[in-house]
Amino acid sequence: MGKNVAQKLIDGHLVSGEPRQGAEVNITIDQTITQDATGTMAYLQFEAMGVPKVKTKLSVSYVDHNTLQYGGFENADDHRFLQTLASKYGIYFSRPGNGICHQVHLERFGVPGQTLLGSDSHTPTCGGIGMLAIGAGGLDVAVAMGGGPFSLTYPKVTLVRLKGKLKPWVSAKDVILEILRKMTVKGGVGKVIEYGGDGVKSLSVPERATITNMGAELGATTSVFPSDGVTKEFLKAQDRENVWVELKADDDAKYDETIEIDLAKLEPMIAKPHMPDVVCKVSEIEGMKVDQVCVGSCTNSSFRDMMVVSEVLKKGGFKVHPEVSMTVSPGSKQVLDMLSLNKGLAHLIEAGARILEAACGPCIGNGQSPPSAGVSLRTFNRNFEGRSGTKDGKVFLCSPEVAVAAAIYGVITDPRKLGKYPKVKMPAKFLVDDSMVVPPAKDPSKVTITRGPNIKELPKAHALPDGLKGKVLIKLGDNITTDHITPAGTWLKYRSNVPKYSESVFSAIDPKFHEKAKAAGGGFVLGGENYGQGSSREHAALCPMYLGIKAVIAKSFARIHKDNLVNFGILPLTFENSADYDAVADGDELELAGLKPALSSGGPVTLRNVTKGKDCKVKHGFSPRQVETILAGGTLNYTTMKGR
Ligand code: MIC
Ligand code: SF4
Repeated sequence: MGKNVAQKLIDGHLVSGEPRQGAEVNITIDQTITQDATGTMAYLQFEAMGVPKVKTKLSVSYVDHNTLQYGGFENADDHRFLQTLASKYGIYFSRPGNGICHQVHLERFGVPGQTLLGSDSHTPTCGGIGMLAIGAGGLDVAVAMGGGPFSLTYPKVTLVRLKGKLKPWVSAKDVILEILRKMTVKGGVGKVIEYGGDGVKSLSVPERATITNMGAELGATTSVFPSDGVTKEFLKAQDRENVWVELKADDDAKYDETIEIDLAKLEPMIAKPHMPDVVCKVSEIEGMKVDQVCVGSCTNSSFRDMMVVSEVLKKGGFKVHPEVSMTVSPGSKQVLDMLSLNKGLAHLIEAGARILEAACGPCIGNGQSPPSAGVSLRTFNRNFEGRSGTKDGKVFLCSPEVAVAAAIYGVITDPRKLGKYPKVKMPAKFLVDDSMVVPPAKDPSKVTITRGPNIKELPKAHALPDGLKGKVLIKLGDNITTDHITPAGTWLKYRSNVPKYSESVFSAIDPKFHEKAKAAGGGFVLGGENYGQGSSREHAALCPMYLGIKAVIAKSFARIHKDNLVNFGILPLTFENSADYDAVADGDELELAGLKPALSSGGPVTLRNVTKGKDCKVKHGFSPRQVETILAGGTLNYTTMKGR
């Protein structure tokens, strides 16, 4: 039987397990990426494994999230730790200023047909060139760097069949926003989203990457495009034609579901606060006053995206509206360099755009927090409440075309009103200069890893006891994000300091949560649907573990977060009957007994509500490996036990 692209990639990297949908399989990882905010922890864990050198084909450590190095030594110390560690262990180091990991990796390192594991949820960006690119927790990436396989549930494969061509002023972001509207933020869980159809060839690699990038917001395992002539052209323009291989679905390939999108029928779209799937047509909310416009992030920071904005401003002789603060963050040094050489940058500056460095910046709450109740239009991928740094800020997600129209008029505007569309052609040659990527040391024995005082020891997890007892410390609703659990922004600098970062847990919902949890000696968290969506930050499991959280009981979980909870020995359990969620209140005393036999047999566990005197059933759905991991108290204990 024929295979689709996703199946070819997974099956071609299979180490063990049966390639059958729903079964756990292990695959080899060719490349890994980390970024500074998740990297420190990933490397501390890698070090703890005692492997002298990474065993992957390529591992790159990027610094792109917390590049500002403000308010003290912490960030700069972390960066120095990352650089020295990379040098010692055979890892390439992309210096702050070189760009956002996903954009740079797509440009300079991604290889069609290979697997990529990244400690960042937007790693699927490289699916735009036909990689199997998956986001995971830092610990999973550490294991992969040590040569271990990555475990995943063999996914369903959804075909998004693209037809035709996009109309002027409609771009790749509108495609993924439309898919989000259709599928919602949990519609992709357990699936790989594969793109096909005659519309694929009309999309350039950066456009494809915008689409695969934001597949993360669907909760999908990853998203992937075939590797075709367009991919080859892109790699050639990056001086990397030699890594190109063709990758396409067999003619008789099967899919679990198919979604058709007629590109020519799409209109400019926008996601409203506070979820990426609250999508409508721009024309439906035209006229709303806008306070801020931010162009950039790993979703929309390519040369094409920047040039569209620059050209619109230049051609119309426009200035940024006096009541709008507009920022532009190019995705990489390559993009910034090319913009400066072709005057694209000058036109942005002339129009009044504020130029930020090639980094995540406002996307991770590093600057540009909107004013009180302010409206911010961003070309980013996440608009979760509070992520911008302003609790009542209203963040909308849109294309560069929609962003620039709002920057000009000061209100949400359908960009089709702007007249002739400045179609940007892909350059035949990109400017290639990898001087900001530091190769690993030739003689690692000469490298000393430098650790500042902000780098604290990894907290230890304990083996799971047979029974757990404690209070519900917090009861939450649906779609709780990892930004709710462990916020970024000003807390980012404590990513390598778990005791301090733990003070941030649920702080936007209950500022006293950490004190409460510690005083109670830990307890339970109760969640709704899709608990832990969003960022891959394993701190959202590590910090609750530090505070003594024993189990999270929810209606359903997001993939990466569920894996992270298992990695750190916290039990993720789901209600057998979702209605039982209603019967449990904040503060109720809960008890789980007979855990070991229940986990090993795969059967349900009885959850006793001691306060209400009622029982209900909860389940886990763990693979045998996950059962062993959780019983051992997490992956580090498990791998040490297994001697890997
Ligand atoms: C994000 O977009 O939320 C981040 C910051 O890139 C995260 C990683 C992190 O929290 O460090 C992600 O998407 O995984
Ligand atoms: Fe950086 Fe934002 Fe992309 Fe996360 S989503 S990697 S913070 S640009």
